[in-house]
Amino acid sequence: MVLHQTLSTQLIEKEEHYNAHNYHPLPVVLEKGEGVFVWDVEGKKYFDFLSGYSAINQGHCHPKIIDTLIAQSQKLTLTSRAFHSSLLGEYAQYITSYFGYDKVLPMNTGVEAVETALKLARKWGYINKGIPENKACILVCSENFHGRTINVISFSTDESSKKGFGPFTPGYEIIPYNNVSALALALKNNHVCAFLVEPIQGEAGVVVPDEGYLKTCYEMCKAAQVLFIADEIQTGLARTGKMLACDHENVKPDILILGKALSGGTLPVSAVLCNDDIMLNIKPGEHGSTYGGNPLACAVAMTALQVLKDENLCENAGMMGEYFRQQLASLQSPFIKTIRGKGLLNAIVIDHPNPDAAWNLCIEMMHHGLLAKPTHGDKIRFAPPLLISKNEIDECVNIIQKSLLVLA
Ligand code: IF1
Repeated sequence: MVLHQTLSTQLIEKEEHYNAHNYHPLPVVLEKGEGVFVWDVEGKKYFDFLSGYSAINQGHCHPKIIDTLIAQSQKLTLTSRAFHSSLLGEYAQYITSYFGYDKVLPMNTGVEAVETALKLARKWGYINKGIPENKACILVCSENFHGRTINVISFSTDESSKKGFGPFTPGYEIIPYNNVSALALALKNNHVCAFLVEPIQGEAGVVVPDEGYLKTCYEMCKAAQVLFIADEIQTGLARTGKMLACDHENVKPDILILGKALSGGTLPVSAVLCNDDIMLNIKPGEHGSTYGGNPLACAVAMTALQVLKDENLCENAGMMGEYFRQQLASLQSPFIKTIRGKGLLNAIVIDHPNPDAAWNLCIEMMHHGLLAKPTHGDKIRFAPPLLISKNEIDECVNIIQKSLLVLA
């Protein structure tokens, strides 16, 4: 008998019945978004403090991005790369000059761009560095997150991402994150072609490395003739208060990986940027994707990037992030062990005897109108869209403060 079943519970049941169980979402069913807000099917309004894992930097359904999406989708959406499109050259010029690289290779999801960067690095290793065939080694960091393909999980250190999915791809060496001496040691192997790193580790719980880490790593890689690859899928595009998180240390990665907010949350658009000495090693037939660089994606990505600049989202993310962490700290909650982050990529670590405390806090915040998701049991990510205002931050800190009472 289903008497008081809400629309939300019905939809959740349907999803659980027919959809794979590869996630454990909060019990909220969203149907509308605008700016920093989302609404559920019952019409309740929430602050979105996840932003589609940083895909919604520009805010939900940004009018300029949606206008571009509509206009281009009525004109031409896909040509495949068997033919040229009128937008690919324009987009490639736009994004390469935006970030200062010779070339771009367009893909769709983040992990595809990561795979692309790894392929580019290996080719470069064989052709430019003279590594013997099939001996190339790529250095990665412990607690990394770069996506879900079998190759990429091959170098994950997270058991639940890997267990039951072997055998795994060889050619990777895992070194501790934020540890320059470990890198120095690993770089002694002259079969190393690249070092792949997240400027801030997102999935690990927004782990910010020591100041100077990226710069030192970059210089060490340079000295060892090793490519420095930055996965800025989550940290890039104004999220941390600069266009790229690497910009905080004036590091220009040899290979730059972008995704997520490159389309402002409208469709999967990712990209790999590097200079000709690396990019031109890949020849026709050696790599590609049906949807990669499609005209719809090209048009949307240009607008999404333009919005970041037009609306000063770097600056706002930097200022609001600073203010948000200050306000959180002033709550002086005994249950918040750590507050960390950069710009609007933040996390708190909960210290509480109840192992479900972080989840319970998220449920309570949801009731008060703020959506955030716990990760690794005790961490909660706070990453709102970058256009959030100071008053809205105040409102959100109030919600967090009220919700913390549930842990008392
Ligand atoms: C999931 C995290 C965020 C990424 C970096 C590549 C990818 C991601 C640095 C792959 C994706 C996502 C995917 C999402 C959870 C999420 C995430 F918790 F895992 F770390 F954002 F916080 N590099 N991150 O963060 O991009 O192929 O998914 O487009 O549910 O797996 P993708």
